[in-house]
Amino acid sequence: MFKNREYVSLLVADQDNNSIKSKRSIWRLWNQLSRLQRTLLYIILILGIIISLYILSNIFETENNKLIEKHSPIVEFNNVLPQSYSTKPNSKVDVDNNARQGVVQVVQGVLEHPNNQNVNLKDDAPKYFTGPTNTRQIAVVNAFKHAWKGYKTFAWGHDHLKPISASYSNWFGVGLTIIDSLDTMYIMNLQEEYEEAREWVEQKLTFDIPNDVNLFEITIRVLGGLLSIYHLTSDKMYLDKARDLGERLLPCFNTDSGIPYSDINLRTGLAHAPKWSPDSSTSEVTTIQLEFRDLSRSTGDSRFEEVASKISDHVHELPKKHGLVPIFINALSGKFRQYSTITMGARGDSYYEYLLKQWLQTGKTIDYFRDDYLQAMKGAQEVLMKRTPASNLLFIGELLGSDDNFKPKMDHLTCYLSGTLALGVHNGLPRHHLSIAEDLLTTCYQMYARQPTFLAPEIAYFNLQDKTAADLYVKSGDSHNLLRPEFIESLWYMAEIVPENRTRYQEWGWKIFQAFENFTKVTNGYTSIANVRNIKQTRPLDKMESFFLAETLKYLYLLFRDENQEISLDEYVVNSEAHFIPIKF
Ligand code: DMJ
Repeated sequence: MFKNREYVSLLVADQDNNSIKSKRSIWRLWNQLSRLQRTLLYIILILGIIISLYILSNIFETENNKLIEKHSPIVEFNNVLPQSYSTKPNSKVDVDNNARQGVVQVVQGVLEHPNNQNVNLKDDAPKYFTGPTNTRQIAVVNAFKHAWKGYKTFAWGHDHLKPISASYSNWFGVGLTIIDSLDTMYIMNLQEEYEEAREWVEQKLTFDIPNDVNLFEITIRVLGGLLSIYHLTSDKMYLDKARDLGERLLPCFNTDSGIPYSDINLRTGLAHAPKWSPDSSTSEVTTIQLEFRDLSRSTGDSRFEEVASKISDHVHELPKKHGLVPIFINALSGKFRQYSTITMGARGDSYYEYLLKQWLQTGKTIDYFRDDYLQAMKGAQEVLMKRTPASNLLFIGELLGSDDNFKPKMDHLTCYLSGTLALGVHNGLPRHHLSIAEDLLTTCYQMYARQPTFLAPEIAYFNLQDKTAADLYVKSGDSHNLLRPEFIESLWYMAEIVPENRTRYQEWGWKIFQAFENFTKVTNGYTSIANVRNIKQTRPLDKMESFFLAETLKYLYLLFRDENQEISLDEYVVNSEAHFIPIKF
């Protein structure tokens, strides 16, 4: 032991001697250097120190970023991300503490896809929404939450809530209200509700069910709803579901004419005409193109766009009256039913809407969409639009039978047209369309304002004969209100496109929202009512349609935004169920 210690101490002494020797020799060497050589060495030394400091500061910054990510509001940002995405440290986030729920916007950055694909924010990145920014928007969000609570409690996973009987009804059996509401919740920044809905879609939604569905309705509500939320979030789970649904709908199009059958069994693929008619509805077969085209563009599978475009091409070639179309078409012959009604309301409406929107979706490259739309609007002016003698209200009537008899009847559904006309003007179509849009908007507002409930009936008739008689009247069988969106939809477009009138349109929307609150809000949600003409006998119908959440509340929310929209009419076409389809080609 002792010997070992001695040995160790001798060794240390030897090392010291060596190091003193080497220090002396370095000093000697240094003194032997010329001034120039010494200066060069000084420069190298200083550069070395600078580089080391730079490296150290970078390491520090990275550590600091990790800490910020852990403790700063970016945690909130991560909460609103779709589940399958995570931020990379270089994502930059703006947090505005003024907003009620915290304004969180991605300014720039890269998101990491689970499959290790980097998704560029410019193209496919999720969009983020601030949540409500004023009291009216908050009121609408609260209305949504109330409706959602009722649906969740009594109808979860079923198509519709029956708020009076605290139960549910099924139409297609695909949880329609959940899917139709996804993008509304996302746009309202209702994170908790959105997440539970997303989880249901991922885990419970299946289209492998033996149910008959209506091609048009399931396309605008479900396919459109899934595509919209897919584009807003970039969450591929939604696209997979959309593709599955699209595949199952394809047998509808196996007809000689290419005009699809109206109904199909999701499991067997057996397609057929509606039970009540040999024909399909014209608006139905011409209001699936935005969604099918987008499905092709999103999946790279061209079949969906092909079958949908074939219908447009075919209908384009059919003879029309003043550019206007009869409301029934036969899937086997591919021809319109002779003498069927011409209307811009039920079964005709969205044919015109989708002419314009398809023109926009395809980058204004397919001229016949625009030309057919313009011809139809001209025809409508010539043969469908009239004014009441009393107050000069502009309305759109219908043509009936072989003689094209004019009927001064207008569905509330027709009120979508102001929005469509305004969108056309926004895209360079004739300016005078805007004054038609404004006049029609006033008429639709009067359909609400002249009812004791301040809610519009399903259908109104207009008085053409007598200057002293009321402009419009409602038949008792038409006096129901199903919580429909069309007028609010048009208010939103008009507020966007004619911003100088925004405040007026917001006032109108607010009055109608209050009427919904007063006469359709019940303990477990919102209900359609049978009678808008008597505040004491509204006769609740015990149904909350999915479009109330998908459209009516969404459009109200968008209408009440004070400044620029978070979602631009130049970037999206909005489908017939208020779902957002990007314009990209
Ligand atoms: C919605 O399903 C769609 O807007 C459709 O185009 C017409 N009807 C309802 C809303 O009223």
